[in-house]
Amino acid sequence: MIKLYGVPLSNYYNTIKLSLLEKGIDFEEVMSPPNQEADYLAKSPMGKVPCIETSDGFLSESSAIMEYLEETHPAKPLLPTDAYARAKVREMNKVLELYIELAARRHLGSVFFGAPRSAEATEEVRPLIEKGLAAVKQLGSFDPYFCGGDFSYADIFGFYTFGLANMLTQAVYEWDIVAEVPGLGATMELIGSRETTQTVNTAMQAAMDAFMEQKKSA
Ligand SMILES: N[C@@H](CCC(=O)N[C@@H](CS)C(=O)NCC(=O)O)C(=O)O
Repeated sequence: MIKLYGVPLSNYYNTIKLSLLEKGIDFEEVMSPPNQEADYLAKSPMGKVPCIETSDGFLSESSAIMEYLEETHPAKPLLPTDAYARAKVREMNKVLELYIELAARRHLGSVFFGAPRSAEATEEVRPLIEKGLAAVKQLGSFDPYFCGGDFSYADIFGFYTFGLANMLTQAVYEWDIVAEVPGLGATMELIGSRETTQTVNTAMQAAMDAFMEQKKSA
């Protein structure tokens, strides 16, 4: 059985957990925060979460994991069958990762972990996200899903990317980036209403509540 390493506070972990649930793949969760211990680095070379343990071996990097799951469990596809349409889903996810998630992530430390807010990041991140949002608008259909009529990996990755990035942009800029993309709010609601997503989100919320509680008493 596949083992999924990570923590439910992680948007990347939740992306893979939702992918596994959507595909109906049996898996076991191994609670493991990101770390630089030799034992964990042997599993996930950057020490990041998630990683999975399969009968073939360990695998890290969410996009590689998603591709692996698609190839090994094609019965419930999360990529379209047409080559161009598949590439468009991958294009969307790359844009989401590079120009929304990683850009907004520069504020993670200051918003959640008490790090000082960087003036440089505050200035640089917003224009990058503006460009990313323009690309997401251009590429997405939101009719009703990110890339058209079928639920795909773009919805899974997009849901957790915007979930985190929007918290960060609201905290730093009072800027609701979901509201910037016509149709995205309804798509987010639709994805959030799935039973699978609710399973993931229940665990995420419990972890978030515990984290906030711990922060208050620290
Ligand atoms: N490129 C990685 C990113 C994963 C990632 O950044 N995970 C975060 C948790 S959400 C992490 O492990 N952070 C700890 C670190 O960067 O050392 C992927 O696609 O899986």
